[in-house]
Amino acid sequence: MKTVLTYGTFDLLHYGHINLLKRAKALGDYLIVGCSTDEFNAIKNKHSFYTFENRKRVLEAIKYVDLVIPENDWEQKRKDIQKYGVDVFVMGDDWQNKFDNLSDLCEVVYLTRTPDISTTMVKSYIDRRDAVVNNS
Ligand code: C2G
Repeated sequence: MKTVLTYGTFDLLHYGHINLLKRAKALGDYLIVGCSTDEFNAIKNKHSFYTFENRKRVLEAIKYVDLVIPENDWEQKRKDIQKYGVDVFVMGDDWQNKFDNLSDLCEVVYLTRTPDISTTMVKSYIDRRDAVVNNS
C-alpha cells in the first residue's frame, strides 16, 4: 500500500481543494489529510468559518480521503511521516520547496494550485454581497 500525506485548513471547501485531494490520492492508495486545528490556524493567522471538528467531518466525507488527523503545529510532519509510513508527501505549489527537507523520509510532490479560487476569495465575495444588500 502506497500512503500519501497532505495538510491544510480546508475551510469553506471548494473545487481547488478537491482538485488537490483527487490528484494527491492518485499518487497512491491511501490518503491521509492533516487538518489544521483551530489553535494551529491562529498560529497560521487564519480564522476559519468552520470549526476543526466540522472541517474534519467534511474532509472525512470526501471519497479520496481515507484518514483525517489533526495538524497541531509546523513540526509534526516528520513524526507523522514515520508514524504512518508515508511514501509521498504532497502540497499545492504555493508551498513549492517549503517542505523539501522532508525528502530524506519520503517523496515530496508539489501539485499546481488551482487558479482563481480560494477560501479568501469566497469570503470576500460574500462580504461584498452583504455590503450591497445591507446598503440597498
Ligand atoms: N489549494 C490548491 N488550489 C487552491 C487552493 C488551495 O491546490 N485554489 C491547495 C493548497 O496548496 C494546499 C491545500 O489546497 O495544499 C489546502 O489549502 P489550505 O486549506 O489553504 O491550506 P494551507 O493554509 O495552505 O495550510 O502545514 C501546511 C499548512 O497546514 C497548509
